[in-house]
Amino acid sequence: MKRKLAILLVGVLALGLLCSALTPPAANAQAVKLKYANFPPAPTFPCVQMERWKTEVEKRTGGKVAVQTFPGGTLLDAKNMLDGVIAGTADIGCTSMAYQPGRFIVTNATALPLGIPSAKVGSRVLWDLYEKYKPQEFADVKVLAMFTTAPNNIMSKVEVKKLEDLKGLDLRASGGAAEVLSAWGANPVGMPMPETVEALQKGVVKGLFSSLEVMKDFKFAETCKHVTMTDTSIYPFTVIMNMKSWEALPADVKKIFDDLRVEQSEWTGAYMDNHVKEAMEWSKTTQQVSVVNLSAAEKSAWNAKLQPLTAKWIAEAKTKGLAGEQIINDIQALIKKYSQ
Ligand code: 3IO
Repeated sequence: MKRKLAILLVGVLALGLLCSALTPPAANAQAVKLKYANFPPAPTFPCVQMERWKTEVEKRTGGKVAVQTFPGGTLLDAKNMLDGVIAGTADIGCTSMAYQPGRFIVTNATALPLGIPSAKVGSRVLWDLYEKYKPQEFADVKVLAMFTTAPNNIMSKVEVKKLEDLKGLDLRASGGAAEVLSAWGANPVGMPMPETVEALQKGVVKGLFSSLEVMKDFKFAETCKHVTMTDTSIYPFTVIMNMKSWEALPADVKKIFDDLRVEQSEWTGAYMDNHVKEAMEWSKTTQQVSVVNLSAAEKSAWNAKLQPLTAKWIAEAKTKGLAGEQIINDIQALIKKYSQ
């Protein structure tokens, strides 16, 4: 009797071991589950990069980590992103730093008209700037990626060919991009990107100033039939993680996240640059969007108006105890380095 019981016990144990060995890692009940919040709709670039990060992480950790994504502000919206991640409402969040210009002073210096030529270059510049200065506002979070948009251009319902056309024109923009519009004499209206859809429909704004892939991703080409090329400034983005969630990760997972930081930032820049081209082809061929390229004389008049912005930023940074000049010099040197 005792012998039979022992054989049965061994059998049950062996079966149990076999079952756990056969369970695929993706179905692992021990998997770390992470909530990743994002503010714009799923088809837009911040969410495309989020899905790419999720796919890479789940693949590279062999299913040890499961990422649940929340596009469209369903978990946290743009302005609550940093605080929501610090509070643990989401483990990870992505936001555009232009929505809180006073909170991200150093990283928002990349939004000055300093000549970042592409999202790929901008993303490397922003990452290195962050690494060098490690600004205080990131002290309570783990930074997982930093990237920028492609250069900003004017998308509008009316054609903009010269500075006079911009006078008093209501255009949606945030942060550094809004300052650029002001310097040109336009009237910047601040709101996060997802609210622009309704503002354009209602006529609250006559256009916007941002990277051109939104012509397709938000279907702005349906209302904004004109694009004026300025290639002036960019919007910087950050992906941050709750510090407790980060610290709870196993060392091998931490290494995978760390190794992905620069790669993900660069991937997003490259995706953005390609997608802008594709979106403009679509806008021109299917939406009859026309493009204005400023003459050399006009462009130098526009650029002249932007001259005071950087000096003003440096002076303000100094009053906050920041090395304003050094930060600008660093950005300019990094642009050179990554443009080669
Ligand atoms: C942006 C924000 C959300 C979705 C797509 C986007 N393309 C460019 C931006 C830049 C930005 O943050 C903004 O507010 O223009």
